[in-house]
Amino acid sequence: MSVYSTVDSIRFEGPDSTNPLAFRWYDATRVVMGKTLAEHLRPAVCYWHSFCWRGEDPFSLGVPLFNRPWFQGDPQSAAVQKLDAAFDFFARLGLPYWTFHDRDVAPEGANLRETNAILDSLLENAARKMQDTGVKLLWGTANLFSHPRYMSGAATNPDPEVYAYAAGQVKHALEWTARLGGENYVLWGGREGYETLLNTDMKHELDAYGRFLASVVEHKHKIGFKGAILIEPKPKEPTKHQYDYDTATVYGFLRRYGLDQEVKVNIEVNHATLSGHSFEHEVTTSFALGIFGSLDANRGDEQLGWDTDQFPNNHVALVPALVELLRGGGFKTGGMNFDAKLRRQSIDPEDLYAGHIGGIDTLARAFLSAVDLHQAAELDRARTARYAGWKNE
Ligand code: XUL
Ligand code: CO
Repeated sequence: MSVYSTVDSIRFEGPDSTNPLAFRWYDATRVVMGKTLAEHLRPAVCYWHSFCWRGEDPFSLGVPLFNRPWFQGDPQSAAVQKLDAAFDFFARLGLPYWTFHDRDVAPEGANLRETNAILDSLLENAARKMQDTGVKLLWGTANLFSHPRYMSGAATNPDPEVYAYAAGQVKHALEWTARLGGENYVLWGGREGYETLLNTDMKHELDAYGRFLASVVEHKHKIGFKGAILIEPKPKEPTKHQYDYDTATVYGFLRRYGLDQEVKVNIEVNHATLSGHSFEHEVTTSFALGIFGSLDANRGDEQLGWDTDQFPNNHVALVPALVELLRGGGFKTGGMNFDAKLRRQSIDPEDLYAGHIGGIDTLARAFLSAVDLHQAAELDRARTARYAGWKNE
């Protein structure tokens, strides 16, 4: 029993349903182009926005807004309660995957050893729950941006002690991702960037970041992790400038450090828009350069220039990117992670179902439209004809 137990399993009822807690477009078992919708979309619920964010914004001065039992009490038992609630939610919603940062699941201890031990006990518990519910791990990651030690970056921090700490943290998160059968490991460099060039040695920072990433790849092979290593591009926020600005920038970085065969990208809709591109631009670029990995599904707000992480609600806007996904052969290790959060005024626990249902219905509807376009093949015929001259001698 948890705050999410008030709802039964969410079912598909079709487009005519008026039940707000039913899927209208996401029929998980519907087969199109030889696979079910669940197999095509591989949707995931993220742990951080869904169960860790308390509804704060810069104006709430850290005062929590959402009332959840695990926001009170001692951090370790709260983390256990949060895990129980999260898996209760996953099981009732019925999406196949989840994603997490180490710090979402477990609080820090007094030092790295103690911190790792706390994480171990919670993830042992998560492993049992994954077994019981059948929910799988799309990707794991390490939070290298919340703790004060990371205020000037993790891999790009001017202090080598911080670099080493971050490496230790990633090592542990990567090993756990492998153990939980994760299909990818993600690095989002939230603070890998700069605030001002006046005090920044950019070449030093880029080399440090390249070396850090090379170590991640080396360790992946050492432990036999079969999943993909993914960088998540974003141009800014929290730093003024992030080194992983967009897909093309990440590709140049990977080439420079000899990692373009080893690392791919996790493209987020609103990060694409923040970098001045469209989502479909980023997806197409990653396929063209051979580094497409996975997607973070969300949207921004056309009148706001920051990372609002809203649930997708406009299926038409997503069709071009999904046509590209189909052209590119679909997901291999990747999927659609809802890196999306509720609005502050959505304070009821049930709202988390509504957000995800609306989001996955939007994706499913967009995907079905993309399948129609892809199968009609008019676009492909026109495109082939456009380059027909190159087929001649
Ligand atoms: C931040 C963001 C992260 C990554 C994982 O904008 O998207 O949540 O997805 O660290
Ligand atoms: Co993201």
